[in-house]
Amino acid sequence: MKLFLNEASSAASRVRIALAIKRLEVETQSIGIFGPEAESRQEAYRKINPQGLVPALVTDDGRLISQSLGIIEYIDELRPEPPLLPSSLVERALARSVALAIASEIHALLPPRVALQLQTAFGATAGSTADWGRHWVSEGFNAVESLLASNRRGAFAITNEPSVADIFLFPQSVGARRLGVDLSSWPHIADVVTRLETLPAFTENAPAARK
Ligand SMILES: N[C@@H](CCC(=O)N[C@@H](CS)C(=O)NCC(=O)O)C(=O)O
Repeated sequence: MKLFLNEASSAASRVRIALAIKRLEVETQSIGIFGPEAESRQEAYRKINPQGLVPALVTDDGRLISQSLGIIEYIDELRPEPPLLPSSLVERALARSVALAIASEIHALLPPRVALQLQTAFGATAGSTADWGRHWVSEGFNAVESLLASNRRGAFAITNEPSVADIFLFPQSVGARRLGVDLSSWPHIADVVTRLETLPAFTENAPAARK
């Protein structure tokens, strides 16, 4: 298997965390994602992943799996232990809900291509782009906090074991703090993140600061 990633990517960090939990090592290739001429926008990478995004996983038989949740569920079924989804049906659904609340309603509004469009087409500055980021992180974390408040049944986001909910929450919390967002406004999120900070699979695979 080969994983296309960028060390600063929050979405790729999710996959790196999942691989670390499973103790799976795969070949990786870093793809530049920042700026109008980024490698992710070039024809060569679009031939690998037509969406032009990282992460992207090429399987041993040459199939391309894009989207971090799709990749993580593939890894989870390929190497079932330890599981990345809770054992009960409803908790599996809730873990996916939290993961998608982060991927679809927060992260999707923040990646480099969105910042680039805000700045080139709408005259946003670095400062107003950061305000935009803080707004969507705060709004999204309000919703995630409610999900956790209603559904948390253990030390981590959903149960007593880390699941895809935690795998999506942790990188987003790192990005939020880099934007100057204080997690103490969301007690469940802050508590889960504090617990995840004790786990090397998470801390060693957090998104790197953008160089
Ligand atoms: N929904 C996708 C998001 C992937 C994504 O947006 N990746 C970012 C890096 S975190 C990227 O490749 N950005 C390139 C760009 O924005 O131009 C997933 O979960 O994999």
